[in-house]
Amino acid sequence: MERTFLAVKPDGVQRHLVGEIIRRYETKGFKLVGLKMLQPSRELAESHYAVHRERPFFAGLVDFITSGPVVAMVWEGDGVVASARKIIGATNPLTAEPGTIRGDFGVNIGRNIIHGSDAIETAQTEIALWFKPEELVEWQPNLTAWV
Ligand code: 3AN
Repeated sequence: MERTFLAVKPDGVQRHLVGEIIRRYETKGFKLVGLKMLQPSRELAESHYAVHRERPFFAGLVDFITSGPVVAMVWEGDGVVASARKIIGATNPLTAEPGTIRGDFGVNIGRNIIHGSDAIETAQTEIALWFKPEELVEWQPNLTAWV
């Protein structure tokens, strides 16, 4: 089953958007299989954004993502990598469509609330970087047992 890595960035946590963001993926129908809050180390942040190492915004990006707590998540479902990116919207909140997370809540490209893996292979790398295998939970939906 396909999995993706999503992280509510420090601005999303400070703006109390954690619940709103989780709600969007839950109601879409995806399954949450990993969830934790942490303040990333510089080492973790630099590994996570290694592809951007040469970009002018790299240092600022690492400063920002390490500046406060982040909510790291792993979500599972058919096509979840691409679908999660659609729900997030374009990188620049100015061009992100209304109805997307960045279109609805983002203002600044450097403060764009949420990260989502951009491809299946990237998702596998990012999940392994942020989560230990035992932090991911295998569970089967069984609504009839509870309601
Ligand atoms: P996305 O998060 O949509 O996959 P990427 O991978 O191109 O976007 O960029 C990673 C992160 O780098 C973005 N989420 C954003 O926080 C930051 N970033 C990208 N472009 C810029 C920019 N021109 N100025 C400042 N920060 C940027």
